[in-house]
Amino acid sequence: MENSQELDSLLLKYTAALKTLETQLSILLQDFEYKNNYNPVEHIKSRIKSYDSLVKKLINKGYEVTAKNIEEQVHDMVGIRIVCSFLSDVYKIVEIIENSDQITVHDKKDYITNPKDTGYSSYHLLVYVPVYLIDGVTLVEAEIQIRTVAMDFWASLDHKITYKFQGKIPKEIKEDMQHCAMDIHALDQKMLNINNQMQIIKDDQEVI
Ligand code: 0O2
Repeated sequence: MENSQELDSLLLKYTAALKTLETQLSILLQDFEYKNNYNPVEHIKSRIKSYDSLVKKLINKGYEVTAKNIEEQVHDMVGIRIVCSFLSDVYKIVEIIENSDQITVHDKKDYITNPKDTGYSSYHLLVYVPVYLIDGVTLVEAEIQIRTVAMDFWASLDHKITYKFQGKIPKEIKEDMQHCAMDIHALDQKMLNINNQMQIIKDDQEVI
């Protein structure tokens, strides 16, 4: 990095964007829970991408580590992961965020309908968050990953495997992970069906 002051200023902006996004999401989700008497979220994790990870990403993409390249090429410097119980919750949360006036969605990647070749499954939203600094307002990009607990379990093991084998994953492990991803998708569907059935029975009982 050519100038550490530039990096500090970027970090300040990203930290402010993360705080703003966390606050806005928390308000939206609390409001949803209040109005629907239902909380679709299991847990939320957030982070600013580490320096090592951002350097790796830029180098892999063939870019030098400069402030301009970080801003233009790394879309997940600010990252939030929302983990929910059911598939339907994922889409509910996407809808809540899309309807928000403060968060602007500028790209969506539905890796649930179209999983990656690895088996990776999740819904990604690339958003802009307004950050109010002394000089005025600036829009900062952030990535929101939304997935079920089962998808999160898969992604966490996959992350460990990728780290362990430094990207050179043995074929049998790759195939096992692809099969696990399919099992997880089927499990998510079954759990959703059971939850829907339970809801119908509960609603019928309330009518009687
Ligand atoms: P980390 O450590 O989570 O930060 P882009 O990020 O947009 O430049 P790309 O590849 O188009 O590049 O973005 P994509 O695939 O939509 O999202 C990238 C992020 O999704 C990754 O960030 C991971 O968090 C997650 N991800 C994507 N594919 C996989 C996968 O096969 N396995 C796992 N476990 N996670 C995945 P980073 O920066 O790669 O990693």
